[in-house]
Amino acid sequence: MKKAIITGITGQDAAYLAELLLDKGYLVYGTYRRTSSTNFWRIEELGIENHANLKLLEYDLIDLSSAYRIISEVEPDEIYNLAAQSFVGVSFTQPVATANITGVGALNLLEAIRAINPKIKFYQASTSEMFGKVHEIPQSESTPFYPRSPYGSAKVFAHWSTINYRESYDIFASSGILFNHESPLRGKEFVTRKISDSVAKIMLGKQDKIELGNIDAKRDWGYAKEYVDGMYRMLQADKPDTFVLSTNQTQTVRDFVNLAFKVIDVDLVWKGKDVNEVGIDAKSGKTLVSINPKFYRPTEVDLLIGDASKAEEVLGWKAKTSLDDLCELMVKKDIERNKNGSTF
Ligand code: NDP
Ligand code: GDR
Repeated sequence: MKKAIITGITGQDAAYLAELLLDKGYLVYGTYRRTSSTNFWRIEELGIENHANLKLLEYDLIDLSSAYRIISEVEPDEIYNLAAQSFVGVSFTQPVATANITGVGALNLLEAIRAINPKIKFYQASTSEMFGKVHEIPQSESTPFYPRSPYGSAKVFAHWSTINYRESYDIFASSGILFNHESPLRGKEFVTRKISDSVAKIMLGKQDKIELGNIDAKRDWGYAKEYVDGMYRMLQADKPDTFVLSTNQTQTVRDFVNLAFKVIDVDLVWKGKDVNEVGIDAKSGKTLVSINPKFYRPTEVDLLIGDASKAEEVLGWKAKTSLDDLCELMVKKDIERNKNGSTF
């Protein structure tokens, strides 16, 4: 039986990846960090929290000694490093913590693999945020990096550390440069889930409107459940490498808002400019969306669109779900949750 460690089991991607690896017959060790109230709602929602082959391990990415401990104890075949301080906005207010967790955290694992067993395969969760200020459209594995946040810089460090350990020590260490991927399991601080949850609450009369920041930012959004399959495929490939996973389409935050309101049969009309712009219900004339500059970032990533043709060629991976379908899935799930009084 193959054994895998997935870091960050309380997060979106790790929950879906755990489900996938359990289906494939793996013994999965999901790591979580100690907090006063650890929350396993995602694996509970997937119904895998009591799976006989899912073990939970306490682990903090910044603790090198813990990396040695878990790797020695578990003796895994594969490690998927999905844990991170992953919210770009927070990385501006907690830059050093982000550098330690998101950047050095990956190096801790690589160093422990090198020392304990260089045969362990390693996956690093890299990101389109590394491209930042974009000079090439679309962005591929060969596009230069220009990170625009402490999060993006930390991920560049982790990405290059992964390649460095691959080349220096012959470790099967692969890096997936994943563009935004969303799902009903997305955290509510991220814009798509903030919108789907707010639209559900507005429909049910629990909220008046949504306040957003930069609604002109363009993102290449896919479905998280499909992206974790790409991670798995990277570690089954003939050799370690770097791969972009994306849908090869881009849409604005405003487009996503329009799609989400369409799911509840509301058409929005946009009026005003910049911070004074509002989204109004075409029928009732009620303001449902407004801009709050507190959600602006000191520097923004304006346009992301990925070229995932290498992943298709080498791994046979391709994104399938359209943004319309994904948005509908998210809004409908949030309507159901809000009706049931769920706070997740
Ligand atoms: P989430 O934010 O949902 O999950 C992050 C996980 O990391 C959580 O389990 C969190 O634990 C854990 N974590 C945070 N700090 C630490 C720490 N110090 N020690 C141990 N664990 C920690 O992220 P996603 O599932 O969305 O993303 C997975 C990975 O992929 C991340 O590395 C992210 O940066 C990267 N990525 C994500 C993309 C996306 O669009 N989703 C795109 C590209 C890359 P807790 O619950 O306790 O906070
Ligand atoms: P991102 O995701 O920064 O791309 O990082 P997020 O959903 O936070 O922002 C996307 C875009 O929406 C704009 N925006 C807002 N964002 C949030 N969170 N809240 C708002 O109210 C709001 N209004 C507008 C943002 O400015 C941005 O342009 C995600 C994370 O999952 C990272 O970990 C991952 O690496 C990248 O995707 C790829």
